[in-house]
Amino acid sequence: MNSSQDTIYAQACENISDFQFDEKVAGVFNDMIRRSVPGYGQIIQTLGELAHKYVTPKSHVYDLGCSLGAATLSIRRNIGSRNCTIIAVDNSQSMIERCQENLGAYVSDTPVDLVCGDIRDIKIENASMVVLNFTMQFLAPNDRDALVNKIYKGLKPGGILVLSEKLNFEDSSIQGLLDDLHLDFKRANGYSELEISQKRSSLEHVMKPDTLLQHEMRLKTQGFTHFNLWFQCFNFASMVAIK
Ligand code: GEK
Repeated sequence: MNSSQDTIYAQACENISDFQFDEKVAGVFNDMIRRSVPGYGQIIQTLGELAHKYVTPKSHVYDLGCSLGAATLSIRRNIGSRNCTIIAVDNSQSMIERCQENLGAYVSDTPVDLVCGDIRDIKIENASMVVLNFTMQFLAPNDRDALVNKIYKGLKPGGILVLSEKLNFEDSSIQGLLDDLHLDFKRANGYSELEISQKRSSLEHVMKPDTLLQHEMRLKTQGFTHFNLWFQCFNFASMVAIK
């Protein structure tokens, strides 16, 4: 996958505008997410393993907020020929164009419907797996219940939702500790203090993490009976919910 180095926040800016998934971000996204999200590579690999276990023949798989298609590629590699369709959705035109190129670089029997659109507007049906890999945190908090409700209804019995998110913590000492560990992770990956603080400002109004309990309550309220965290590194986590 194309991987130019992320230097977007390397120079001091007078006014930091809200973060957008525009052409500049899409061009460096692979590097940005791997250097910013601890455990990202492991999560992508495990999505493939979960797909191998949960995707049933003739069903749909949804990758909501697919960006450059890393999750879709991992899932597609692992499901073999099951007469399935993967529906990969993102509302950034720049991401979708690059995602199309990435998908085209590999041969597969599994078709991918690449949709440039809002995940709040798409229909979910006949799904054996739905992936929200670090996407829900960018949705307005008031829209999250309805999205989970739509996913629950569109999943087949036994189907799986994989929800990866940055987390918030009620306990301020734990919040401080895990934030610090995450900052150290970014420093170790070569981000400067300026880059870290400018990126943080740009995300302030755009990314709104929930606590683990808020996720659990939402998923259970919308109908999921089986829920657990399967991965956590610092303040980043991935959860599973099964219908
Ligand atoms: C990965 N899942 O590499 N509708 C559609 N797309 C949206 C919406 C929306 N309402 N809001 C945000 N997005 C990917 C990584 S990135 C996570 C996901 C991050 C899209 C947005 O355009 C972006 O591509 C993606 O969700 C979030 O596994 O950057 O931390």
